[in-house]
Amino acid sequence: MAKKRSVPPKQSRQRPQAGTSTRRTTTSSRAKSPAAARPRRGNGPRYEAADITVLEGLEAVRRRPSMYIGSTGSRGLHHLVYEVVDNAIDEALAGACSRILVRLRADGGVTVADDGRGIPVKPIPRSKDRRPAVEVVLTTLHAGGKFDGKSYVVSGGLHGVGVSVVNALSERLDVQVARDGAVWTQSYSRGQRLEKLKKGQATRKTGTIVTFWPDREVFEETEFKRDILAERLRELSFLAGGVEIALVDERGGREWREVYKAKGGLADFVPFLNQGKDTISRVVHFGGKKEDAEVEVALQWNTSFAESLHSFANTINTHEGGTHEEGLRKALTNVINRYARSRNLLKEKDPNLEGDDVREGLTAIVSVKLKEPQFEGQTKTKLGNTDMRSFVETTVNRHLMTWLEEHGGDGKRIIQKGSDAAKARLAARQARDLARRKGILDSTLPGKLADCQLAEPERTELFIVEGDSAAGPAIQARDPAYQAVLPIRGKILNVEKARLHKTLENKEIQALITAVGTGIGEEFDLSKARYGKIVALTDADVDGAHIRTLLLTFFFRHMYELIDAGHVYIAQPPLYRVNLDGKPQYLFSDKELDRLRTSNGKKRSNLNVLRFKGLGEMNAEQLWETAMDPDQRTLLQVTLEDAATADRTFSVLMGEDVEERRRFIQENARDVRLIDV
Ligand code: 0RA
Repeated sequence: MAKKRSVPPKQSRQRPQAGTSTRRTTTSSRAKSPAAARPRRGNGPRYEAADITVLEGLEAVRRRPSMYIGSTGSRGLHHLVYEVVDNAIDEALAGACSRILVRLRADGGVTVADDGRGIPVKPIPRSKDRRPAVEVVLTTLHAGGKFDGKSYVVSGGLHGVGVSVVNALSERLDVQVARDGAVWTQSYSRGQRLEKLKKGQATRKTGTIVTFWPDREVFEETEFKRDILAERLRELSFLAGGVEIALVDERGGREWREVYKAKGGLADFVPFLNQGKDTISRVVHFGGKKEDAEVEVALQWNTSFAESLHSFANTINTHEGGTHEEGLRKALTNVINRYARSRNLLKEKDPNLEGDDVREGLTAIVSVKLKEPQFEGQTKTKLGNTDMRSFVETTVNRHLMTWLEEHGGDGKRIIQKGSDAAKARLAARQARDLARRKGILDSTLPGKLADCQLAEPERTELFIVEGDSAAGPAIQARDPAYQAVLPIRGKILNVEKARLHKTLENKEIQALITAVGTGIGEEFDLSKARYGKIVALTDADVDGAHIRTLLLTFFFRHMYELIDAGHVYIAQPPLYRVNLDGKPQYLFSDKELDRLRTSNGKKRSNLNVLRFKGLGEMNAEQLWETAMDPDQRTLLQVTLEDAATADRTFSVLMGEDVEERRRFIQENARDVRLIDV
């Protein structure tokens, strides 16, 4: 991260002349620049010391936006909204804010309004320059003004680069603050103020309204996706229980609005995640406090075989886990075993239940709030603060034991579930040994795999296709140097409904595992992946979508890291080929066909439309052009933007509740949390 540069006091500098570098960021490069070495005085507009800090700080953000917001794609774009919302959430966590509104405006901008204390407007005490604090906050990197160690700050965490970054990356940003008896306003463009802070109408209210228009020069796309925002805002409403968060979409004619509010906090989150599953216990919900940290935990078991454990620190999803998660796991195993023994539900001769047994079918959330969170790991989503381990552990030990003692029926079902899991685990171990003996998990490649010649995973791709009819053209079409094709027959097993040994007995799954090469579950090893890209290439119809979802569920449950590391993709085969004035063109949806048919308000009649009923109907050249040629195809990378909700998506899609599943599929026809690459 670039640091704020301090500028020698009283030294004022001139706007650099044309031809000299405006991108000085370090003292050393300044020394090398002749223009800077000989500062001229007297001509042209002068920059105050503070302005130069601003220019250098925010200029760095504009020059390398990805360093601050991760990317300039869709993810980075949405990050801007989170950044502002996180500040409002901080107000809520400080007990100063009860309502947040996010409004997607028809003009492409977004407004985030909150009823917090308002960004301070007075000059910062003892500061050298007397600019209003709000201006400093909006123009200085990391100047949240709240890093006093007194409060839990989300905006200092993972997202926490500060609203100044949003300002730097916006064509325009308007801020309106209600505070100190008045409404104050100011506007910016690309991080530079357009005017001084203006004092307006008197008011007794407090709050902040930030409206910004993301810079089209910076972002590859500037259209906010309502669903992506909805997911995070809903999650936040659970994590900051009691805060009302409204999302309003004014684009596209009719106004759309959803309000998220979870009075019960995490106690509402767990049932939300368990939708579509059959639960076997009530929700266990408790919390703990110590001097400078808080923890909140919610647990509920269901009949599924999946563990779904999510952890957060200061509302940031700690995908990589960390000390809080370790504390929770340790206490869970410990308490459940102690309880089972005390009730004689585990006999003396029985071995202890293992952690995996205890967590089978468990949906759990642990959320901690702490003063100075340490984020570690590859994606900086692993909590490192060591005191959180014992803090969470002792809290869970105490409360879960009490709860079990008071809820004997639930306790019995939970122990039964764990014992069943232990039995299944032993059976699975036998199955795995069996599989290994049969060579499923070693290097014997499946017979129907048409492998590629190269063995460099950085370059190789595996296309998983549906059945032999699609395999034919795909094998013909591919570049055998680096593209492999694996046909799988019909619908593969729904792993959501099956235990490991059943999964392993399935021929299609076996082929998949050996072809990919990583192994599964505990034995998963990313370094053994035989291909860099695993591509699901299924038909563009409902059946194809179903098979694709089954494949993704398999990867999600058994090769999670493969998705997490960005190796899983979806190819998009076309639905139609049209001949438009003699030129062939591929279309990927009915919508595209409709659009083409009625372009310019007129109906086209000279279209010669061919509908592909499946990949099997395409010839090799067509398939190569549309789905396999790296220069022409569009691959969608499967991401786990939000593991908690992704998990729910999979459960709803693949779980027991048929009605819920049908509804979900209808509403989310094509899109299962995918982003373009
Ligand atoms: C600096 C200090 C304080 C609050 C904020 C900034 C603040 C920033 C944003 C951004 C969007 N909404 C916001 N609300 C508040 C603390 C204020 C105090 O101590 O009174």
